[in-house]
Amino acid sequence: MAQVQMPPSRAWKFHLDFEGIGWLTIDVPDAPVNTLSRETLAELNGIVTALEDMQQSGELKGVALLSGKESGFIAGADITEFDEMGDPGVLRAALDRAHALFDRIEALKVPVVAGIHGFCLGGGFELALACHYRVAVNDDKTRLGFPEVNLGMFPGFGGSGRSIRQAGPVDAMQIMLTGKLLRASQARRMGLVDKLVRVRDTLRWEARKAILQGRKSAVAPLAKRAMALGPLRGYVANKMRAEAGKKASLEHYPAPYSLIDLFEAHGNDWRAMKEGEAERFIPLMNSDTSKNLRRVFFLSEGLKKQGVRGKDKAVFRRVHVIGAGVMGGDIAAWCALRGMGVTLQDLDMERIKPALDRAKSLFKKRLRTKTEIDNAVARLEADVTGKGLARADVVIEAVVENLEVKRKIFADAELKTKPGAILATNTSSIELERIAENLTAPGRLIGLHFFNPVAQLPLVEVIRSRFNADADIARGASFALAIGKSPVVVKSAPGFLVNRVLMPYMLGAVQRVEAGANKEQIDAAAVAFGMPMGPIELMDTVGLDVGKSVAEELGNPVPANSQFAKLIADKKLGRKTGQGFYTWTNGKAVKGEVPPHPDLAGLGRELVQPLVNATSVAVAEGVVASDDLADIGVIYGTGFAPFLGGPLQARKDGRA
Ligand code: 3H9
Repeated sequence: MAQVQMPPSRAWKFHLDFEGIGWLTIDVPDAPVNTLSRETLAELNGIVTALEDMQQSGELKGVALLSGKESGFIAGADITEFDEMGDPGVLRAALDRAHALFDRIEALKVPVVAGIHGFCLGGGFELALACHYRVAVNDDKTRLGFPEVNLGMFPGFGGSGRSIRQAGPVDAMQIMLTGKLLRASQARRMGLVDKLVRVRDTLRWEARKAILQGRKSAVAPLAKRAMALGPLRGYVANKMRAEAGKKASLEHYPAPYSLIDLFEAHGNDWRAMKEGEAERFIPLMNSDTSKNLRRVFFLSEGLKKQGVRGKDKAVFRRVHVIGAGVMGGDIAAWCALRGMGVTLQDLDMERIKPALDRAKSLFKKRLRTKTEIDNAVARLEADVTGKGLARADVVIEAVVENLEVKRKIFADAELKTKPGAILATNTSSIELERIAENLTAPGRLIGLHFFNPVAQLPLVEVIRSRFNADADIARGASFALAIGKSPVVVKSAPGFLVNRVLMPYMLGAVQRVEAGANKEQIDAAAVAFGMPMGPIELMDTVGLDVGKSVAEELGNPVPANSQFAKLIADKKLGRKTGQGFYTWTNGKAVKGEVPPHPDLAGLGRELVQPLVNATSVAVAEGVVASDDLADIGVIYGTGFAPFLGGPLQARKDGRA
């Protein structure tokens, strides 16, 4: 066998076996996940040249492309390099190089098979799509997709055209427009993956078989491609625009609209789609929206570093929740959904039953098989006597906001729980120090402040009292991460971070309405600025009674003669009673026409000023440690316009 001459490489390893199969493995050094950096792509370029030579000489029968990392295949292009590619000429050259490289891989005459496990995302998926055949492990960890849209862009390495070629326009556009990640079986059904294997160990075997049999992925059948043909394409594009419009505006999030324009121009011809990509991709990647969304990505990555790392990493198996009301019950259900054994305690079964019923609905919604649902149901146990306390790794109290009741609960929990167990309260209004002060070890008590609805809101404020050590807080953050939530560490102070910044914004809007402003216009203005929901609708959603008590706690009592106070007195508490500032029907606010306004977004910007000011003060007072943490906390806790990068970033950029 001739000597294989491969150029030196840090990220790629190559081995030609006795059957002529070239095993190409990516394992980027010193990185938890593989990404396609400029260096990694340049190395691949050299390797592909060598492969072309080997194919010429006849010694190469095929190539299997695999990952050497446990975490998965490739998580996309290296996002850390994007800021350096601000110059459109530099970016264009980088895109052209990547396109040419992927085209050369596709043009190899020997079969090239991608063996996929774990994450196969963005540019990594695009590389897999340039291979002739894709085998994927059909397990719980494998995920394929294009998350680019969450970064304010769309696939830039030819994935727009190649995904349409394989899956047809409807499925391909859907995954690119939503960023939704697919399981291997879903990708197989769409035609994006050709063969499934059950475990990673058989990936090499199946790749070998595919090479020796010269298998080649089939393109989408005509029936699937038909939606992109003739005048139908314009119709489909308009439907897509209407769908996109329900989620995000063109002005704030241009990427989906730009992708739809590209589809409308070239969706019938995958090569033209691929060729047209760069021209539209470049302005997107250089847009403020993309820069800010990338910032949000890295801030959110930063949250993972707040937990305990390394050898002291805590393992949480059992959670005991005290209080089966809406918050307690939903926290318990969420923990069980995420795989923990949970005991849910309340005074009697009657109080616990509704929480178990709600939990079951959640499991049915989020889990796929009956076995998974049954297992989750079995993990959540009603516990009237509190026997779960002794075994719990984490105890979360979510009972009524009454200091004495909470003190009693933790005095008891301190005695019954095992030494390292976390004791946590979900209080939103009682000072943590006051609950902790009578404990033998007050540093054991932390706050874990969840948001309602627990299953939908990602943020957990990890509340630190003056008694806590760094290790107590890091363990609390680790627990939040272990249940898939995003922790933000906040000092024990009235309203913590989220309520503290939301309340002045909501009350400011309520005051405007009381002074005669049109509520529909106020809400529309906030949405035009970039908030997910207007402040009046939000107050109705939170509940006027809840809003009032938080306002009081923050030293802003609701004036007795106000419309707000009157609505509360009349039990018009918002969405939950069917009437608040709005009338609510089927869970939706009934809204009148929005009166015209010359600058709706400008009005929205005025409305959010109190929120931005309060965020700034929260950092100045040390409630959160940095502008970055405040920004990501407020984005996750209030939905504040992610495309602006958070309230403080928006202010720095002169946009809020
Ligand atoms: C793209 O591909 C565009 C192309 O079409 C065209 C381009 C021109 N880049 O999250 P983790 C880091 S756009 C750089 O803790 P997990 C991450 O920051 C890209 N770094 O692991 C962290 O670093 P550190 C499309 C990345 O298991 C470390 O890896 N792809 C990238 O919880 C571990 O990550 C995406 O948007 C990256 N692409 O989650 C996927 N990916 O240790 C973005 C990860 O220093 N990535 N890192 O903090 C993710 O969503 C998650 O990281 C993933 C793993 C789900 C993969």
